[in-house]
Amino acid sequence: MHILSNGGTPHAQCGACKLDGEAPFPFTMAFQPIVHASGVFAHEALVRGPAGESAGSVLGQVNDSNRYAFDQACRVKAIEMSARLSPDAPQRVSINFMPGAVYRPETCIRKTLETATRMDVALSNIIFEVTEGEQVGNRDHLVTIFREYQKHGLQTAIDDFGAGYAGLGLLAEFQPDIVKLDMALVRDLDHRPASRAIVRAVVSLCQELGIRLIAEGIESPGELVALQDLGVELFQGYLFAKPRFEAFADPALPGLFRTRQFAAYGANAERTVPRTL
Ligand SMILES: [Ca+2]
Repeated sequence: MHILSNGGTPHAQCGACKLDGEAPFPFTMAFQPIVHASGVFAHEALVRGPAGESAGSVLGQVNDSNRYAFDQACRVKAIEMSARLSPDAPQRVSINFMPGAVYRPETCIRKTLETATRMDVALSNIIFEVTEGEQVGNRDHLVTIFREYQKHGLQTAIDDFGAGYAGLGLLAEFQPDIVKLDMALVRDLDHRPASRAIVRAVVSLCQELGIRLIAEGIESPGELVALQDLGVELFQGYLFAKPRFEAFADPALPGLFRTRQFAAYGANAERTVPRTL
């Protein structure tokens, strides 16, 4: 989706922030957990149709005239739903946002702040993630948005890191709180020495810059073992839990993380990853 097709800063639409978070069409959220060895780190809010239709079917309805309202409604819904799903034990919620739907960061954030206050959600428990590819052509605009969000104590994340060519340039200019490693680098990591070399470098880079690294799209125990061996501590993927419609998924955890002791690479890698997991 080319959400910056409008150039990123179309002031003509400013004033849309007077909208009260009303969705331009019906949609809801599924949630997928991001986990560490001892529990859940956060839940990513993923758009779905009202009857569980795919994210694609929802995003396909977004156009230039409703992009702002949709982006605002996503934030409101993600914060409201996650607060209601865990009233007694606040959980971090990660929200995908569209930089092209943000005109003036300082005003476009108001509805988010107001919703967080109303739902009694700490701003530090809200993560805003954006795909690195979505800022191509307007990096300054994204950096301005991110800086504004950090000023309020919101967490910032670059999604799908490594999928495009813009990620390193963006990192040089702005260091978010979190980087999410693209799933293409995770896939079959235990069988791909070149991917491991790249992930190792990203782990080191993030450590030096004080950035948390999340690996996404993990589907096999071998991928998890390889990631743990490279020093990755936060994970997301079908191996732990699929997105759950309008609910927080309960991730499968303990047995999987014990695979670490079997980690080995090279010619015998396949034999050392337990088949039973
Ligand atoms: Ca995402």
